[in-house]
Amino acid sequence: MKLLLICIIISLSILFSNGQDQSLNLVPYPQSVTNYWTTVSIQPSGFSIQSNSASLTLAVAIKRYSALMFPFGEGNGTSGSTTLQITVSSSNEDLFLGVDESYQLSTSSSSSFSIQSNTIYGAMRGLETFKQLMVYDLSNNEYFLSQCSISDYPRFPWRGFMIDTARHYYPVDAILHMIDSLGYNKFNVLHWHIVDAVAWPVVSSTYPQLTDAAYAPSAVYSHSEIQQVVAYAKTYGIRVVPEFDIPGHAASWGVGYPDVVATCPAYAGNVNNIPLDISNPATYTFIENLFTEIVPLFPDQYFHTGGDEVVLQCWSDDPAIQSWMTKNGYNTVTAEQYFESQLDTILQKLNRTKLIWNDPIDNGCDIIKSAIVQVWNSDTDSQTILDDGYKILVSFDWYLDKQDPTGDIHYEWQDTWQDFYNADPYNNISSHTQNILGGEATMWSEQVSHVNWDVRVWPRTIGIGERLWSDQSINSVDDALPRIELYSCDLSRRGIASGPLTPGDYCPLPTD
Ligand code: CP6
Repeated sequence: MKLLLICIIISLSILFSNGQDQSLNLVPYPQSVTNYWTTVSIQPSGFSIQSNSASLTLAVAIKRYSALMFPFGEGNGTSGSTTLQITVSSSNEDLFLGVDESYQLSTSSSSSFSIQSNTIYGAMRGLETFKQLMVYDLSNNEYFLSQCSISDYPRFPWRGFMIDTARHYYPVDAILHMIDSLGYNKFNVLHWHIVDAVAWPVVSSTYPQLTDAAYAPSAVYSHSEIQQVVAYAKTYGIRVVPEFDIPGHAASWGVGYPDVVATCPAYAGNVNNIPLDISNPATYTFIENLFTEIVPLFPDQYFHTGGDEVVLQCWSDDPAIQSWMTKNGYNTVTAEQYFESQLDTILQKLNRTKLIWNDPIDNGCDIIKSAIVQVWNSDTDSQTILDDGYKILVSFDWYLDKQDPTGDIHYEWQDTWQDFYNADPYNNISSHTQNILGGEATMWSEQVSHVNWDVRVWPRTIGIGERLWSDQSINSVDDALPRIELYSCDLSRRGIASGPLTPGDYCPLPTD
């Protein structure tokens, strides 16, 4: 009789969820779940996490999740001693694009649970899933662990999030907090748009006057602070990819070093319009010396050099640049291409692979084929870029600074989570999907500082994290909503200001 009931419940839940079992409240939903529909009562004082790994990086993650596991204190559980045993098969901690993040998780036993993975990064993903299986029952003051077995791996290897520390300066602690929230959501790339036209917050010993364009002498990132961010991100399996946005958005370079930027009074009304002076050989020496100093701080293979929104006309308006173009037979586009190829030589010397916004390709530049192209402009034809042989990242649907990406009727920022959730990187793509490495949500910060960052980003980005991790078939807004609401609540219990999505998604905090 009990079995029959269980069968009916399972069939109904499958029927009402587009064939996908989403019966456990997990986000992003794992690739494969067997739900046993039973729970084990867990007593916090008797619970421990053990690991076969000597990794100090994993030890940080284990300590972190141990501290997160029981937000409401000791509880009333009576089951005595329980263990989560983590088994990692490789001791290699290299973190790179495509690193194995898969894991197997089992909570079917009544006292000994397991996570198995090839790398420490898979174990970290499994720890997050395990944490989500630990549910607190407020009325009984008791923790219950859902019993299931899970086999999981990401759909896309590049699940990025862009922060912009130029439009507003984020203190280092705030960046670490942002990394916490991204790591919880299984993001694995922090794209650090670190400088832009309005500000230059990176300390350089080679060119110390660059920070003349910082908001304050203290509103800068030292080398050791950058290294701290990179090391912290690694404890979440997050790679840090810096962006130095050139040749456009470069006015800040000119504050301390006026010779490296172009002069075009007609465009000077908007600071975003000023590009580098690409005609001056000293500009390339400057970039090379600067990157030689900065690149070693960021161990990742990929280095983003921007390339977006270059006001090409500014070069024609600058007499020295115009005469250089005439002499060399360049128009503004071939001049831009010359700049990009000089940049390739510099990156090659520094052993980095270029990441670039789609704009130079839209302009008709012949960009190096090894580059990854990040598509931000919704008018850009991603299929053509794929057909040209590039690998791409999709960003255009995930602009968190836009209130209403698809122009339909919403109230408040929060409702846009549905548009973000529905934006599949495969939409409008017919071939070469294997060259879609994933995507990135972007939080441009013209109207965001670390004070309101959490509430702009969460809970909307939870669904983006699911889109990038879970199977393409996990695509129903209705099915996702209850899971996302519960997870948003879970995030808020972890100190992330992730708010509600609908009336009544009651979320008591331990401090209430
Ligand atoms: N800053 C830089 C920005 C934007 C871009 N580059 C941007 C453009 C349009 C929207 C949002 C952001 N603020 N450097 C374009 C990649 Cl809607």
